[in-house]
Amino acid sequence: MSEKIKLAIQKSGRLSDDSLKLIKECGINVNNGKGKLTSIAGNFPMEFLFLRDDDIPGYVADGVADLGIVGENVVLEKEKNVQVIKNLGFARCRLSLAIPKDREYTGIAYFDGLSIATSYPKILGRFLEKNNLKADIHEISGSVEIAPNIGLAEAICDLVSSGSTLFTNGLKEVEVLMRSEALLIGSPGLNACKKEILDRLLFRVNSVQTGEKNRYILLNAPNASLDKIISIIPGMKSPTVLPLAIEGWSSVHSVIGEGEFWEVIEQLRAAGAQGILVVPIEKMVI
Ligand code: PRT
Ligand code: ZN
Repeated sequence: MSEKIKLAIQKSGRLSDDSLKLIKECGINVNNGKGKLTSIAGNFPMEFLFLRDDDIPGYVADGVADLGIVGENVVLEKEKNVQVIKNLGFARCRLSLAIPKDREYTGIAYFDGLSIATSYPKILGRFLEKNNLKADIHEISGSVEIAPNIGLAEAICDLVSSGSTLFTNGLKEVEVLMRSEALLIGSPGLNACKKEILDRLLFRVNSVQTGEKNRYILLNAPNASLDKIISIIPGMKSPTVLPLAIEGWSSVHSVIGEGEFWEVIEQLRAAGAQGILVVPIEKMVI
């Protein structure tokens, strides 16, 4: 099978490091040396295209790339014919409307008749239309936050993550239009061979993501408390229980969700568990 699947990832920017990290965690070697626009994985039927994020939906829709990793915000703005295959959970942010912080915000009608600077004219246009508002959209490609200060617009619609850029520019966030994260997108017409490669990739991505969401837990427990402890950490099938060298004690091994970690530890201690170890899981195949 000589066919390769072409994956477009951002050349340099906020998506690049996490995209490459995911690929590497999937055991795929990627050589993204400086200035490279394409490269071929040594150990998986995959070719990489390193592009500006704005171009990724178009390349994927046209089939120049088969797959792409790009923010949901860009996918919605570009309105290209691509399929969303998977949410990847990184590069989280929101697209929000913001106004000078000394203005009183009176609700969404505040924006009626204003001029708003943004790099997302289509998403903003749809939002205004849905809310029956008319506003003057100024499309600019960068440094949107300075628009109100230089008199270019009265409000902005831009991406926010920590909120510190808005704060340092004397603005406040008043409406969230959408929340975004990185997505794996695909061409609508992948052939059977490429679909098979995609399935292999997805199996690996799922194993990495499941591993990240879980922790391996080891603890010692008096045999009298085993039933109670096993009911707290049921594990994938059931926990592993091994006798300790000391009479009357066992070692219990299991898997717990990262989100329930502290609560579970408290319950385990209350049930008599000792010497609790929690370790990260690199990959997990269910
Ligand atoms: O060169 P290229 O076109 O490829 O990259 P780019 O400059 O257009 O995009 P880049 O690398 O800045 O962002 C890529 C993607 O990362 C975006 O499309 C989003 O999906 C996602 N992302 C996540 C963000 C942010 N967080 C983010 N905070 N993209 C941009 N920002 C900017 C925002 O525009 C604002 O200027 O960061 C500033 C706000 O950050 P805070 O933390 O101060 O709120
Ligand atoms: Zn861009």
